[in-house]
Amino acid sequence: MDSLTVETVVARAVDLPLERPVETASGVMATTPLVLIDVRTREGVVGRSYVRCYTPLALGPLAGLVTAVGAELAGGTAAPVPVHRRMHAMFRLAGAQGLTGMAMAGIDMALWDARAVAAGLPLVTLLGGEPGPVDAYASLRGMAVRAAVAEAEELVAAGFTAVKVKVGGRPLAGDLEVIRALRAVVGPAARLMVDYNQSLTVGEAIERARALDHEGLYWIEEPTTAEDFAGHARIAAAAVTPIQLGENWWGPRDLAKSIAAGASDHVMLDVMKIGGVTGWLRAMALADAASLPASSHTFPEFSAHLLAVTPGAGYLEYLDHARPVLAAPVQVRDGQVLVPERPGAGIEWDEAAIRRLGA
Ligand code: SMN
Ligand code: MG
Repeated sequence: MDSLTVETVVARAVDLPLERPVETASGVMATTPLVLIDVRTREGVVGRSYVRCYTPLALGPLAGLVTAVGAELAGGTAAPVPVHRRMHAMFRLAGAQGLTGMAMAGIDMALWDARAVAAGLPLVTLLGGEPGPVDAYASLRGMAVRAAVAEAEELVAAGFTAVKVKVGGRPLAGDLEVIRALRAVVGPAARLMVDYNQSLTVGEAIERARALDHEGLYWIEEPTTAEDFAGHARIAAAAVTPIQLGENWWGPRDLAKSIAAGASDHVMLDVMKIGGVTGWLRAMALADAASLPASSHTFPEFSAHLLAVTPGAGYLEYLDHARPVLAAPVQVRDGQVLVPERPGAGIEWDEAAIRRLGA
């Protein structure tokens, strides 16, 4: 494969309306603010990715940052590893968390996509694996009993045998009610997970985890503040149910700190916050060495390729927020997500839909 040279990086900001708002104990997301990235190379290959900034307030600044970093990279190599090094040098003093981390990860993902497209290979194949199905769980958007049950019924009918619901923000009885209602829908053999989205104190989390230990949950996610590794370690030691953590780690070093603290029993990698494809590849080796099953957080398109080469892979989170702007969204069959066989990561824009959104 010939080497590629970056020509332009184009960033488009879109704020996608959600059919169903995503509710969490730490706030409701009514829209999905995304920056869509196209890296065009001199050789004519285009690499694509998107990043999410959670709040529309950050959309303009994130798109501006991606464009500015892209302008710095223009004329240079499109190989992800040297670009990763260059980008981190650009932000050494500013720091690699937050918007800078998001911008770098988005460009990294687009460069890996371009490389796979140029090689004529699906990303998974370029990484040493092969296309096929990966285990997925359905991530519910609603927290109220009736809404969660209705969603779960649809997803179980579509073949999912693992379901996650957001809990917290109310007394324990409310959590137990939704958990038991969902267990009745998914059946005794299905895996049921809960996500507190960092909403409890360590003391509250220990109390709640002990109460939930009788519910047969597969994991309890982010019971307390994400960066409180020692606190999570105390919760993990007190609970029988495995603790899941990771969607808010910035890069493999945060994972290393979490492992050192014994903060969780599972890890979930967010391909953006963990540092793009390059960051994921480094993080997955750490998780494997610590014997922690690695699942994914949102970004189902890239995560499918990555989980297919991740040792001890757990579950892909099926929550396809970018669907409205994708010409070929991820496909689900029998509760598994199919890693597409076309070259690259499989991101193709629905340009008409993007125009309708005003970008
Ligand atoms: C989540 C948080 C933010 C956006 C989407 C989803 C949630 C999850 O914590 O794990 O699904
Ligand atoms: Mg979560």
